[in-house]
Amino acid sequence: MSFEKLDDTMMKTYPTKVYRKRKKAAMVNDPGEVKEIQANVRTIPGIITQRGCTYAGCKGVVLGPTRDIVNITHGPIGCGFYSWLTRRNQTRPENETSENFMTYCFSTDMQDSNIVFGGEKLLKDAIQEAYDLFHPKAIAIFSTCPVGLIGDDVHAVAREMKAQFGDCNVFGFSCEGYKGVSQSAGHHIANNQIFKHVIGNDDSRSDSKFRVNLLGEYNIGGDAFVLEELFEKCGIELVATFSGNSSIDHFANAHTADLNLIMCHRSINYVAEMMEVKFGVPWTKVNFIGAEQSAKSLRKVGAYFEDPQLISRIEEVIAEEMLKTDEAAAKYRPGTEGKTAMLFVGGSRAHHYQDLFAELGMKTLAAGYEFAHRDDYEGRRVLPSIKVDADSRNIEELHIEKDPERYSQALQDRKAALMEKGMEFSDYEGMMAQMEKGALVIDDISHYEMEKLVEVYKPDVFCAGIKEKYAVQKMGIPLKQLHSYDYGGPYAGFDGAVNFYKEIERMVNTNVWGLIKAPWSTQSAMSAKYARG
Ligand code: CFN
Ligand code: HCA
Repeated sequence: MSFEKLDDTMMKTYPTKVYRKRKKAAMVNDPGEVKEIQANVRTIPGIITQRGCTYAGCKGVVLGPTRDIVNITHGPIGCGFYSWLTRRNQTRPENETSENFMTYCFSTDMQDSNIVFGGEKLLKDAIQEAYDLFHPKAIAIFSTCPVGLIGDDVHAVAREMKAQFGDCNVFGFSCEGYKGVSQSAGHHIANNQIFKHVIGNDDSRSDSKFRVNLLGEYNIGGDAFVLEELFEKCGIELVATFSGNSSIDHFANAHTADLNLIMCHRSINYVAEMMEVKFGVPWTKVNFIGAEQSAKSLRKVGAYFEDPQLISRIEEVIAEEMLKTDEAAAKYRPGTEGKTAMLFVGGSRAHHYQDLFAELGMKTLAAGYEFAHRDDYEGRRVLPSIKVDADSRNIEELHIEKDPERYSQALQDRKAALMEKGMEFSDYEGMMAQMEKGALVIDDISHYEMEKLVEVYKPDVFCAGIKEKYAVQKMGIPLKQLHSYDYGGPYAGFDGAVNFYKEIERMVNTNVWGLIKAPWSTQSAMSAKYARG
């Protein structure tokens, strides 16, 4: 069945008002004529969304992977517990004496009495206890929903404790879960505070020639380890990774890098833009998912530095690495060629992983993000704002709607600066321009829509997260978690591509899920009990 028929099969059963809204978030793709898609809007109440909250985006995603900040969740214990290492972000302290607090789950364990009488005293006591126990370089406080509702001032508490300690950076995040429409608001809040309180605090500079930061790489399943090794092989110094396998000292020093490489644009574009304006560090997008994209991204770095020695070293490394990936692709492709995939993940991965499937000769039938913005789908022409010159931390933000002329001038300037360096600048770097004509794009897919898609189109593999995994497998289709990688990975870089090829070939050729029959499908008594409408 073609996707044009989708309305009847998937969305027509919604009440009229819901149908009208959801329809704007789903479309059949045409890369030649990228259309407007609804994104980053509130989920309709009653719909089961796959999204997470603002606290998750701030604490779990952006700051969670940093090992030597004591991250205290100010709130009920569940918020801290369920955001504790479930993302499989790994870390590797420099040596045995280096601090690593990631194995601890710090929380104020807020109770009913704190809701009634306030929780600031509880928070101060928790910060003091952490300081006395560990004497960390930094303590960060993360607000959960009740904190905003009762009005605890985490920033005032942070200022007071910082002044009292004198040797510990204490800062807070107003990342209450209910803010914004998704995790995305949490990314923004995290970026702003890390920029304000940490980046720029250490001006020391190594004398290496090619110094870059990698932004939006969180070391899920060890991805950052693979990329660290790859950069080292090429002779490129990684000053800071935000925030996979990172330390607060790396962040403090990040502004001294020559170039920012953005891997996940969605979660960290704000830091890149602020660093460009305040410290003059240019940025460009990269993608180290897939062998082809990894090679292209390394070449981008070579082109930026315009150094013949670096360029030839990069070519040597690519040639060497490609031997491995070509060999693996040839081995696994006979089992994967012509198979189909669907990808519904938070932000950039639903886009980036399509390249890996293409390397396996697999077709992406449908894809979408949980919380990305229109620019992630449609490309940079819809970038909502662009930041321009400022010497202070108050950066001027140009909005396309408010000041279209200056906005487009600023965009042109950035484009010219990149082109001058021989780098590519595309107005259409979003997912839709790279997807096939006729593929389906759906934003913030609901659980119901997902089940319908699987039922009707039966992909060979469905990629999503833990909330979707077991429902899809019960429908007979293998599900690969592209958040946590299940128990696998790394999947980034060339070594990661080899792991992914192997894993997917195995998954699309197993019929184990199809063999499982739910008891209610064969036993009438159960079927009556668990019958669905
Ligand atoms: S590691 Fe990243 S790549 S940071 Fe982001 S948008 Fe989440 S935690 Mo889950 S897997 Fe996912 Fe992306 Fe960037 Fe991860 S696709 S939803 S907030 N994400
Ligand atoms: C988050 C984190 C998450 C959840 C993954 C999932 C992750 O959004 O809070 O739903 O399986 O990658 O761990 O995206």
